[in-house]
Amino acid sequence: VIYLDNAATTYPKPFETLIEHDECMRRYAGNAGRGGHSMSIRASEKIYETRELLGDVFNISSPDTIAFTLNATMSINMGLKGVLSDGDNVIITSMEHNSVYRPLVELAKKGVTTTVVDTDSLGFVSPGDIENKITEQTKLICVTHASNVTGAVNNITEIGGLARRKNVLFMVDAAQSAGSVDIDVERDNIDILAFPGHKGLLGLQGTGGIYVKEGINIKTIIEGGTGSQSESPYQPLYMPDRIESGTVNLPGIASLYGGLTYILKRGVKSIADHEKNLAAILYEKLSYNNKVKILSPPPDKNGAGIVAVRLDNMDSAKVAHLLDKNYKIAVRAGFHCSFLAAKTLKILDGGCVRFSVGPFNMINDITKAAEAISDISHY
Ligand code: ALA
Repeated sequence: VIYLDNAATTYPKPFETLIEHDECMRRYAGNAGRGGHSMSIRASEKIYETRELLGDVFNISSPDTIAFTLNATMSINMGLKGVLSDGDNVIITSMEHNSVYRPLVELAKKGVTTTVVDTDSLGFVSPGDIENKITEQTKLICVTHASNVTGAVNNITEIGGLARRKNVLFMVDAAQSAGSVDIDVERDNIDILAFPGHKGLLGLQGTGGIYVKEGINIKTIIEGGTGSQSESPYQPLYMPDRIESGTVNLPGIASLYGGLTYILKRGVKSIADHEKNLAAILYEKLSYNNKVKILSPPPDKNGAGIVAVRLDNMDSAKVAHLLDKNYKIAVRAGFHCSFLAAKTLKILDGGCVRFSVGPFNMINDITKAAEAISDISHY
């Protein structure tokens, strides 16, 4: 299979990911923080070391400000519901994923208002447009870093800077960028960072995390056992225990440790350059075909290794099916779990076909994908 669905989850994973998972399951898969024996202690150490590596990737100096979750969706829910209350306003973009928009539809029932700032037709938001929408009630700006549909990468450094000037919290949905686009929580003034472990960070599915800047008093959406202050009925106030209840996915976190060691060795910039380069080649090859409409930004503006297209003659689901069946090429079609993005891109009538490259794709994969689309466009 030629795997070009890395925006859904990266595949394959590097050797480091597999070996760390295997080592954990064979040797020390006890329950971290829940016992004094050597396996439990080793499990706790691995979890802490993984927080440290995440800190290295995102320039987070205090590893305890990072809590593990199951995925980016869970992290986003924790961030939004953790800081927004009745009467608060949140500003988002018109390219947000349902993992941002659906929780906000729920929060509307509790008196939270949402302002949606329109992006341009490629998915880029203008920081000035966000600034113009800030009101006295605005508590939070929440933006997707890289669109999971078009690959447009927003300027979070500028948006973070304006959030700081206006004294508004800044949350970043890094589902599509963590590990493959540079993120620095200090430079970008990020207060809350939600990220998956199984995409660009190369861990297994069922891993994710949330960074909450020191000093932000986040409300909990889940309470329970933390392995700490167990004699008390109250949830601990300190991170990560405050928002990390219940047994964590230790084997998954160990795999994430492996993925992070790979990323730190190869370098986020080198991975970003590789993915951008492949996406640029695919963009160029597809742009010669007048039956193909490309929705993604051109190579000089595209940062997330995604090329989304529509074909004149065929529904996106059919194109994806033919790619799979006749060419063994894996892509994702449809609406990519983003009602807002589909509306913004005006593709609610059938969605689009998304090619998304990863660290291990080669030029040959791109050539084959372009040839297959050329065939299919003439069916
Ligand atoms: N959000 C993921 C995607 O874009 C699953 O495919």
